Parts: sequence; structure tokens; C-alpha cells
Amino acid sequence: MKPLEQIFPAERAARYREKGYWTGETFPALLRERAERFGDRTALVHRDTRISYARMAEAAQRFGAGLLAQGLKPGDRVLIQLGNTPEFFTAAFGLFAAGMIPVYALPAHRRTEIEHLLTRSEACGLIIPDKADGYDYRALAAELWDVVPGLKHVIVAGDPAETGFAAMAEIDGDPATLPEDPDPQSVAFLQISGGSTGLSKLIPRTHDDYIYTLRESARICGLTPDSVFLAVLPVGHNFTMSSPGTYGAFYAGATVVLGHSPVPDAAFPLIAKEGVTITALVPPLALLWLDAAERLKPEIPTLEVLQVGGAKFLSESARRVKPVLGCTLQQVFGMAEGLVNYTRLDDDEETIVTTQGRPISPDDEILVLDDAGTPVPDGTPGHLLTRGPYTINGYHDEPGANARSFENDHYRSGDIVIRRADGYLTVQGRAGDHINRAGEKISAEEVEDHLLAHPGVFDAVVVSIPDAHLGERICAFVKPRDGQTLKPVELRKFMRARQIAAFKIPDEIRFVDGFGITAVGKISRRQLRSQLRAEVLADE
Ligand code: J2J
Repeated sequence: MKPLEQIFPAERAARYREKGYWTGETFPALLRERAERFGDRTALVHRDTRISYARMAEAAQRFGAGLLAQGLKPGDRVLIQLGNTPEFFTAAFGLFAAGMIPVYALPAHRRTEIEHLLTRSEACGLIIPDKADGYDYRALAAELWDVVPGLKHVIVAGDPAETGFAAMAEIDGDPATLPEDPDPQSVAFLQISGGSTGLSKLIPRTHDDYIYTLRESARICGLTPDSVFLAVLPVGHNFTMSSPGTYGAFYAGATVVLGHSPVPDAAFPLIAKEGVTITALVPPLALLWLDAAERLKPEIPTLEVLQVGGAKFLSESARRVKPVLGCTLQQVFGMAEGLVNYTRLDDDEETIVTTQGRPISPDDEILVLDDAGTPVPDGTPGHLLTRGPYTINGYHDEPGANARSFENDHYRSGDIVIRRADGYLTVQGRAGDHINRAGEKISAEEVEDHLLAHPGVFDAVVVSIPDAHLGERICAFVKPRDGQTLKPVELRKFMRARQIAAFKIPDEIRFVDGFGITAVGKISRRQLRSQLRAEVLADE
């Protein structure tokens, strides 16, 4: 197995410890400590089930010990593909307790993504639901079992049926067998990147660096043990997990309510019933909530903070949050690679609606550079580069991507931002070629590769188009092979058959005879994408 590491240069690591950012706390210790301190208080609410901190910790520790009894070892990597259910936390914290490394996949991922993540992370285990939203995850696991040689343990939260896989409920062991706590500077888990080129990369986060963001996020977002955080976005996503998300809520001893659906009809009653104080949405959902609230005038007086992040929230929409929902808007501009910016709850309204916040840490170093790499003055757009106490210094096992994304000890996020003199950032756009579709980051290159696999496709170029509902939609330009006639429905069917996450299938497919490029010489795909995007915008 390739070793997992996240190496912060010694001088910076020493500084982060000295300044008290890194405290040496680890996830297994956090779980024990919260169980002692908050014992009977409610950690998790899921439909009619309420789980106390003590019970959550016990379930996780017994599950972790059960994994050891099954032959898994500390250091083993296990992919978790679970939805917003308590088992997600039993699995993740159980793995932490056993010194194992969770790798977080999303429920929307299909065979292509899961196979890639299993292989890349060299995971020996996979934890799945039986069925969810009409999809049978056991069938997917059965297919993977035959093709991923390293996969030795499939664990089903629910009914394994005839698969022969283990039932999560039966994985049980004695917590006394759990190992010592890990080194706080070691990698705690692998988060996945939004992939600007090709498939997702693995992001190794350490106990020290992630727990620092949880502590500070909980403080910045005003969490107390009386707070109630509603998770409607997938809990495996870094935003929902850590900004402050479910893990930040646990850090603070607050209650997490797991929502099944982000639509207002489901979420508003849940907020009222559980007294939710804070929740997190991506911009398209925030718009849906605003429109619904104008019509329905829901009674949700407990909701104090609505966080919006993952994609740009336009200021016209941002301005509606307070009058329509009666709560404070908090914009969140973060990335699984590290850096997270928040507008502060007591910021003036103009800052809240027009910026995406400022960094968590005084030691988040921000560079805004022009194309030539020279710093631009405040107020001028430029490329965001950053380093700091919780931003990674490299992806796992990705020499090519690391050479592109890291420069002079800084991470290049691919975002174009404007910095104000007081450090607040406004996101202007993006330098890279990913599509931000309702907060899901999709690599144009990856979608092109799937289209090119079709025998009738000669060439394909995929671009993002601004969209009133999704923020951005995926538009594919396809040049068929000579003599071939293709239909969008056929290409979509073909892509689905390749078993990829549905959010990667183009919203719009346009057939072209060629790409209208007359310039002599080779034009880069990036130039081609921006030219095609400009043509669509001119048409609309
Ligand atoms: C514009 N673009 C944004 C915003 C993220 C908190 C919040 C979000 C994420 C996340 C996260 C944006 N306005 N408010 O991990 O902890 C785009 C940028 C960024 C990329 C990262 C968190 N908030 N973005 O979305 O790893 O382009 O993390 O570089 O999924 O999302 O995506 P991701």
C-alpha cells in the first residue's frame, strides 16, 4: 500500500502548534471526550430515532472493534458510500476508533467513480446501504467485487440479502480491543476533490488540521450545545461535514438532524419540528427555499443562520435571505483541499451579501496573482493561491496534478477572486475547466472522455453555461463521425450505461459539423471551450 501522508514543512508545522491551532486532538479521542461530556444529550436525529452522544460513541467503538475482529487492520482504508443516515457516523467514527482511514464517496457515485476511488485509495473495504432512492448498491458492490482485487470486505447497512456480504449490524466487537490513538499529524481520512481534470483526486486530511477547522468553524458559526444543525446536503461532502457541518456540530456538542430531502416541503416542517437553528445549502436550493418561503410563509422562527456555499450565490438572491427567511445569511467559500472563508454573523449586510467571506485562520496566507504570477492590487481579479494550517500540500499519489496545483508551497484553487483591503474575498469565476453544477464540481475533460467512448462520436467539447436554476449547466458539443446521425437521448443512454454519477450527464447536447476553428496551428481545448461558451452566450 502506498503510504498516506500530508507533509507540512517543519517550520510551518511548528508554528501551527505553537499558536495553538493544532492541539494534538484526534478523532477517536474527540469521540470519547464528547461521549463523556455530553453523554445523554442528543447527537443525532433521524426520522423518529434520537441517538445520544454516549450511544453514538458506543455504536462506533463496537463497530470499529468488530472490523478488527473481521481481520481489518489499523491503517486500512475503507470507502464509505452512505447517505444521510446514522450509519454514516457509526461507520466513520468506528473506522477512526479502529485507526482505519475512511474514504468518503457520495451516494450519487456509480461504478466508474467507486471503482476509481477504491483502486486509487487501495481500499480493502466498502460500506454501502442496501437500497436507497431506488438504487441497489449491493448489485454495484457485487460487480466491483469481481474486478477490484483489493476489495475484501463489503459491509451493508441494512439487508445484505443473498449477496454473502456482511450486515453492518452484525459487525460487533469489544471496544477494549481498539488500538491506541493515532499520531495527530497522521492522515485521518481521504476526502475527494471536485476534479478539474479527469476523475476525483484523493485529499489526505490530518487529525490536527481538520479538527482545527471544526473548532474554529463551530466558533465562527456560533455553535453551542443548544444548536441544532440540519444536514440536507450529502453528509459525505466536505461542506456538510466540516463548515461547521455535522463534525463541527459534534465538536460543539450540538444536535445534528439528518434530512432526507432538501426540498422546502420536507425541510420546513423538519426545521419547525426539531427547532433547527442552522443549516447549509447550495445556491440553487437556497433559491428554491426563498421562493417557497415567499409563498408558504413557514413558521420557522428557530432558524438563526442559513449558510450558502459550494458555488457563487449572487448578491441579488443573497439580499432576499434576511427579509424572506428571517435569519442571518452566512456565505461559505470553501474547498475540500482546505481553505474555508466565511462571512461573519455580525458582519454588515453589504459584506454578507456581496462577498464570500474571509478565511478562518489569521495564518491562512492568500495570494491573488495575475496570469504571469505577479500579485495584483486589492480590488483587482486574480488567481487564488493559498497555504495555511489546514490546506493540503499535495494530493495522494498524483504527481501530475500536484505539479499543476501546487506552486511555491501554495495550493492553486483554480478560482478567480477579488480581495478587499480587509481580506474579504469575492469569487469572480474560475480559471479551470470544471463545471459547478449546483455545487457538484464536474470535470469537462471527464465528460468529454465518456462521450468520446461512443463509436459514433468523432470529437466532443464540454462547457459550462450559466443557468438560472443550477448556477451552471453542462453543455456538450458533439461532432459525429462522418455519415453518423446521433440523438441526444442515445448519447445520454450510452453514458448512463457507463455507470457514472447522473449529475455528470450533459443537460444539453448540441451537434456540430466541426468546431469552426480556422486558425492555423493547434488550439488548446481550453481555448476551444471558452470560444464555444462565448458562442452560446451570444446566442442566448
Ligand atoms: C463560489 N464558488 C465556491 C462559493 C465553493 C465549504 C463550502 C464549500 C465547499 C466546497 C467546501 C463557493 N462561491 N461560496 O469544501 O468546506 C467552489 C470553488 C472552490 C470549489 C471547491 C467547504 N464555495 N466554491 O464546495 O471541494 O470553485 O468544496 O474551489 O466541493 O467550489 O469545491 P469543493
